Amino acid sequence: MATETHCPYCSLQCGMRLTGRRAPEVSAWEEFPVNQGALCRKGWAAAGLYGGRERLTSPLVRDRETGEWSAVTWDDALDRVVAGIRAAQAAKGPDGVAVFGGGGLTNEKAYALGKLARVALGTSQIDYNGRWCMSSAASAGIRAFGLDRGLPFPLADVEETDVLVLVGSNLAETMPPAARHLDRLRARGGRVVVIDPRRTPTADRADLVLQPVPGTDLALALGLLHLLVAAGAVDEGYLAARTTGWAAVKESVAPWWPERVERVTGIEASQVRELAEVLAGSPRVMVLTARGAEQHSTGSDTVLAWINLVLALGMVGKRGAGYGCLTGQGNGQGGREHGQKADQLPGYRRIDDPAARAHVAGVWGVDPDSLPGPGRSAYELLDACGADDGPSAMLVLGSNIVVSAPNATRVTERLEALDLLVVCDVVMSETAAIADVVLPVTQWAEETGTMTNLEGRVVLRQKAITPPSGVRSDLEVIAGIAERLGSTATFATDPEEVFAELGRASAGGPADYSTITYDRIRDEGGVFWGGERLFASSFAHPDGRARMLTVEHRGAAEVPDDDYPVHLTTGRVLAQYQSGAQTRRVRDLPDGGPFVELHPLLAGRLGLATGEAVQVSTRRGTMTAPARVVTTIRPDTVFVPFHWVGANRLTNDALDPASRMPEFKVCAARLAAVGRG
Ligand SMILES: Nc1nc2c(c(=O)[nH]1)N[C@H]1C(S)=C(S)[C@@H](COP(=O)(O)OP(=O)(O)OC[C@H]3O[C@@H](n4cnc5c(=O)[nH]c(N)nc54)[C@H](O)[C@@H]3O)O[C@H]1N2
Ligand SMILES: Nc1nc2c(c(=O)[nH]1)N[C@H]1C(S)=C(S)[C@@H](COP(=O)(O)OP(=O)(O)OC[C@H]3O[C@@H](n4cnc5c(=O)[nH]c(N)nc54)[C@H](O)[C@@H]3O)O[C@H]1N2
Ligand code: SF4
Ligand SMILES: [Mo]
Repeated sequence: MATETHCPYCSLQCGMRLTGRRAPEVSAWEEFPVNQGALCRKGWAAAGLYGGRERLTSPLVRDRETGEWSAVTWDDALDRVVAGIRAAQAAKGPDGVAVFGGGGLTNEKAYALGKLARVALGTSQIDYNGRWCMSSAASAGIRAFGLDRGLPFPLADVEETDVLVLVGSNLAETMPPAARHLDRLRARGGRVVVIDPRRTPTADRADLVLQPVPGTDLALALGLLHLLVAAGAVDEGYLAARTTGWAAVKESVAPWWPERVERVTGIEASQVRELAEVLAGSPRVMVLTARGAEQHSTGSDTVLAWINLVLALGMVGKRGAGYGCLTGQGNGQGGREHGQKADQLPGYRRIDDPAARAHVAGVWGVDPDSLPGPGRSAYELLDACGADDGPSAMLVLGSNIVVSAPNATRVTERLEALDLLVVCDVVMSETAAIADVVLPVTQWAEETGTMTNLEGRVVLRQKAITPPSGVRSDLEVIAGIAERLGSTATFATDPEEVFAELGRASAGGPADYSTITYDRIRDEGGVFWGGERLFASSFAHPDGRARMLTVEHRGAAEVPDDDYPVHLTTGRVLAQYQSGAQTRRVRDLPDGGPFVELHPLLAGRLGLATGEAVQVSTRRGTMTAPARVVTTIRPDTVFVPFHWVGANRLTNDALDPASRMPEFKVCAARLAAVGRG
């Protein structure tokens, strides 16, 4: 019998059917609205995640002297973990232990992990990989709208707009079933605009493609708003009724002439004018940002600049129009709502809000004063590992830090400076490989749990297959650690019970799940928290108005110079997912290894042809990979995918001041043809 469940990977959370409890087979679930039976290559090959020689099935401990791993019982492993936690906290106090989570974990796990940190460990030191994903858009959304829900409307609304502007999204490769909405929009006569330094497969579906210098999307937004003001295209009635701050924003874009935009962004002034004309003449405009625009030290201001543009046109809250962020991880939305973020309690509450503390402490049965305050953001937390004032033990669930953190050589050294590193994973990831204790856990459809997709739709990823023997669920691991620490709070291990508790803890918060149940999700094909479409008549600030905030172009933290003359940017390819810990082990997915994408003009100067080795260096590190010479990238920019060790040895750890997002998407680099000097 087939079970309806969801894909193990990205934020679309495509529905799929699984048959065969020990030899799973994937088939289409046409009725699930988000993907209507379509899956990308990774989804079709998902069964390859199950079993396999590389699957971990026993707890392992590593001898630091010899580097040897030995299998131990669960009791021995958990005792060792708790002894290490006690030692770290005896030496350094509660914050001597840190927790690092992931946006791929179910809502139940994210919630339990936050509770473990705040109640059983009493530490403020918890954050997660979502900080590297959508935090700039979240920070901007909260400031502008008073609420962060990635897409405040269903994804299919894309088909109803007149102009869709994709800023730094390559969705044809990163969420392929979503690309059908672009085709249907164009079949209806709507237009697609893609802004990306590379002409991607997404750009192949666009009417207008703008290729900016990486890190300059903010200046482009200022320049477009300048032209819209000049054309009289702004919606003064909407601005007066629904926003505050317009006068200052209007003044701030006055100096952004198209020629100045061209100097900063490298986009021809005529193209900037062309896009402004398209925007001015369209009744419905939708702007969606993704990591290309957001993963910068200026990412949150960049998103604010695009939000200002859409607000000035009076689009937010209008059907088939508005602003949205295309969140990335499977539970990218829910993972940021229920308390694994450094400054947060369940329900998207703030940990420094006394009323929020009182409410959540009540659900947990503890004294509000016993809850710690906000902790360090992801990069700052990793950077502090092993330092005098930082943690000396860390638990990691759902992230392969060694591959995916910026300035990864530095981060790996910090992880190695810990007295105890514990990793819960399904495979021996690069991060697990440097741990002291590795705990093998269940994944994906081996267990039941909820995920909140990029639209804010809470879906039920039902158990469909039998986990290998020897593994435990993350919820069981969390409960096991809490129990050994003598926590008085209860840690349920049944996902539905945890979800009900999460509902109570989130009740009354910005992301309120209290009326959502597993049965409702099954009956309704997913349930949107807060409603299907938001902001139709008011925003989430107390006065109901959106805030327009003035932002200035600052540019990237590191710009090219004589020593490092090109821009380096990073991103994804279709067949691999994230750090590759899962997908590099799936036999049916191609794994060609990393490559360096560069323009023929640049390749010609180095005497390089496709397939020849090229060394890329930055102020932080070096990697070597085969060149891929393409005419689709800017001649001053190179691109490296981050699914393999290497790319992040190069990337810059400059952080956005508001979101603490690292600058994954641009730094200065130097190239050399290997063997040619
Ligand atoms: N195949 C696949 N799909 C995935 C994932 C995966 O690993 N593999 N991961 C999932 C996750 S967690 C996420 S966050 C999403 C990410 O989804 P996307 O944001 O679509 O993916 P990226 O490839 O990181 O970046 C998108 C584009 O940004 C461009 N870019 C680089 N610098 C700039 C810039 O300064 N400005 C602009 N405008 N564009 C720039 C890159 O050239 C790239 O084509 O994908 C999700 N889906
Ligand atoms: N240079 C560069 N670096 C980037 C980015 C970029 O664009 N450029 N993008 C950033 C972004 S947007 C993201 S989201 C991050 C993602 O990067 P990571 O945080 O490394 O994400 P994953 O590779 O998905 O890691 C998930 C890990 O959890 C394991 N896992 C899977 N399911 C479970 C489970 O149920 N429980 C537990 N305990 N473990 C599980 C997997 O095997 C894997 O080892 O990378 C960031 N790094
Ligand atoms: S688009 Fe995302 S959710 Fe859908 S099948 Fe591919 S990886 Fe899975
Ligand atoms: Mo992400």
